[in-house]
Amino acid sequence: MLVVTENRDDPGQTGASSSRRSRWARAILAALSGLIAGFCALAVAELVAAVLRPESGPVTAVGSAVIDRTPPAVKEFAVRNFGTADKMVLQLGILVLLALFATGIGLLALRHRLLGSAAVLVFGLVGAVSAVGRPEGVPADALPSVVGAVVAAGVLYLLVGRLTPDLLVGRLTPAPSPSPAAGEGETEAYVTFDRRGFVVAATTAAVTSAGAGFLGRRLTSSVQAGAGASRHNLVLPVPESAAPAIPPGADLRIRGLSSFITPNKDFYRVDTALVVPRVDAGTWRLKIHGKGVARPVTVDIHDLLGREIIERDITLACVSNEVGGPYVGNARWIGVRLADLLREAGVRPPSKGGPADQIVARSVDGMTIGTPVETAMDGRDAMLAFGMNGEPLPFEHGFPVRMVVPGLYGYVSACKWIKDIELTTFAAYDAYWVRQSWSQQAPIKTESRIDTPRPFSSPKAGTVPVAGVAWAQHRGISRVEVRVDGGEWHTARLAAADSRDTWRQWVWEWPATSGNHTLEVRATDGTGATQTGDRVGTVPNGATGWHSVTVDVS
Ligand SMILES: Nc1nc2c(c(=O)[nH]1)N[C@H]1C(S)=C(S)[C@@H](COP(=O)(O)O)O[C@H]1N2
Ligand SMILES: [Mo]
Repeated sequence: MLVVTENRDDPGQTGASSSRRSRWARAILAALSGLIAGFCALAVAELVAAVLRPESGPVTAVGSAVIDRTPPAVKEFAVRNFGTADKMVLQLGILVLLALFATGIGLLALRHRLLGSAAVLVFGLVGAVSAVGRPEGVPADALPSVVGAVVAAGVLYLLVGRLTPDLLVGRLTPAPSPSPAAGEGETEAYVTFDRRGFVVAATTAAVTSAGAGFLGRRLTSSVQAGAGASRHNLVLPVPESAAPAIPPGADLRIRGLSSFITPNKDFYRVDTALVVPRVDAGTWRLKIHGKGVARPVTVDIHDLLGREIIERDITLACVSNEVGGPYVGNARWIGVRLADLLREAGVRPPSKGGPADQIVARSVDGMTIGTPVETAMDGRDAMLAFGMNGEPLPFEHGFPVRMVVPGLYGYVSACKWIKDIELTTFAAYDAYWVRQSWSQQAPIKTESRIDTPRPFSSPKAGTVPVAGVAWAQHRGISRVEVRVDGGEWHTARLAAADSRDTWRQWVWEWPATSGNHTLEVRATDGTGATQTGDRVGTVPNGATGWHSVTVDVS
């Protein structure tokens, strides 16, 4: 038997400690092999995904599959605690888990080389199934994960091979005569492995993978550059029907109060897209078809820009917004009337005998959003928007075109990156969120929020402006009231109203006395209905209750 030793220069070492050290070294290097193989899998997959489409990469695919299958309560928790960073947290979580598994697989491979590689393939399968199983998944989406896993399985096999003594072709030396210090069964003390071979192979694998990953990223970004250019070059048309000027008094300009128009960079973002879709406006198409569509329509961006353009101020709200929460924002949208296009396609609302009662909007990332046909055609400014606050839609907010319907929560109206509109019925089809236990239909509830003073702040005794926003899109706000410590309701001063589709600012001058106090707010909408104080959660169709803020007046 040939035995290898690299401890020749260290004759003083005992066999036992050398054996232990060698075993540890091999285990650590096996774990490292697993990590390198994992890195290689991701990098190769990234490169393949870049050629196909970025969303089919394994981390994105698994992450998206996790999002799709997350129960609403957990989703709510994630949105609440991580906000817009929830996606980063999820991806980081997946990477950490992958690293742990990769380490384990490396150790497994040391015991059983083939089994280790087989385990890598199993992970590839998970990625592949996740990618194909997405709402917009196609069979080719399996490729990045599969190719990545096959290459990684090979890399692991090779690397761990360098750690296996009986396969060594490295620096062989004849077995020394058993040292007196070595006890029984410790011939292994002298068994070591091809360190140099391992270092070379590991470095090669890691560097090549990094190269592949880098190339993948570059490729993706060059493809996306086209979308960026198309956004940069999109010139917003002058609207035939401009938004009425915002009355000067609509913004009370009180410190701590949300601005009347929410700047795009501050506008909340809620979607399931791990990778923000970057759609090239030049190749974008929207198809309108389905039940009761007499003349299916396909429009491109030029058709849309050439139509009658409207501009409207509309406040968007998310059904996942808790009482007092941040997922509401007000913007000036530019686009076309959805109802115009629907009428051109020959669509009639149910009240006029149309057979379809649901519009299902589909996005390029497979989201489906169901909106009542009746609502979209009842005369309100339901829009296909391409402009937001004077610029083309930001990619995060749906470039090139999204839907906006005043009065409905975003998940039943505001499809971003829209590419398809199908007319169908609520009986025949449940859209994405409805399958996740949210209501099929969800008008926005009358709500109000105290923006200032902040919870647990310490304003000085005296006159303290209590101010915030209230919204009841398409019904408008007619009154806002504030009370302190459960006392009498005081009527707040309303800012000038823009439209009934926007939120409204309010302020109440509070004669604050020192001590702990709890402020509460409630709004009354344009129909005279007052916001209920009953507390319910966001699922299935929006939270209710009064926002309250406790402060310590000094
Ligand atoms: N394609 C797509 N559109 C979508 C969503 C999504 O996940 N994917 N989320 C909806 C939800 S729940 C809301 S509240 C609004 C949010 O729009 P914003 O991110 O521009 O604020 O977009 C809607 N449109
Ligand atoms: Mo939402």
